[in-house]
Amino acid sequence: MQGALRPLGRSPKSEGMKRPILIHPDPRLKKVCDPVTDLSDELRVLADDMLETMYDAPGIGLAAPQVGVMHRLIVLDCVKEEGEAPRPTVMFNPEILAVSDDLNTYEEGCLSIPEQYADVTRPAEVRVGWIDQNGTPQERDFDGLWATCVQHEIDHLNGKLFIDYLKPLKRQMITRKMQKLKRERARA
Ligand code: K1U
Ligand code: ZN
Repeated sequence: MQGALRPLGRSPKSEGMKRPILIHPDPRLKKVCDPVTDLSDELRVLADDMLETMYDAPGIGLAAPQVGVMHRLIVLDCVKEEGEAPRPTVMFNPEILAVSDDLNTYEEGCLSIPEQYADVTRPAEVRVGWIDQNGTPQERDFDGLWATCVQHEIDHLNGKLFIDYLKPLKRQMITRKMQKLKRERARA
């Protein structure tokens, strides 16, 4: 074998280890998460693990409560183009500082609600502030899929799921499907 050895189960895009993703309904997905006050090594490892988990799923974002950790941490990488360099982004305490009047509708999915998709309308552009992995404050404007995804992930930190934007009947239908999926997975 030639070249550097990479432990099995790790993606070339991150150094972390995969964690199990909680499936809706779960009380932890309905809670408001706590701010990060100390950027500990444990939280840096969690960020790497979340990136690994997201790339493996595959997904374009992941929030800490989806892996059962109730802190305000999200990861995302919305690079879609084949051959374009990945842009793993880690945000501690992300905050939406401004939103556009323009709206955008996107058919959203969620790794905690597998194989269910629905249109959600949100501000087309958002300004977000956060603390990065080095503890440095950052501020940036997002549009397109990045804007949709960062809003979806920040919603997770506030106990909100994309199905909470849907009509009650549709939401109930999806929740029942997920209850069935969880029963089947528990039996397997
Ligand atoms: O938070 C999550 O559950 C992740 C979710 C993020 C998201 C998707 C779509 C709109 C807004 C936010 C996902 O990544 S679902 C999977 C997905 O959308 C996808 C997977 C592979 C390639 C491209 C997209
Ligand atoms: Zn989600």
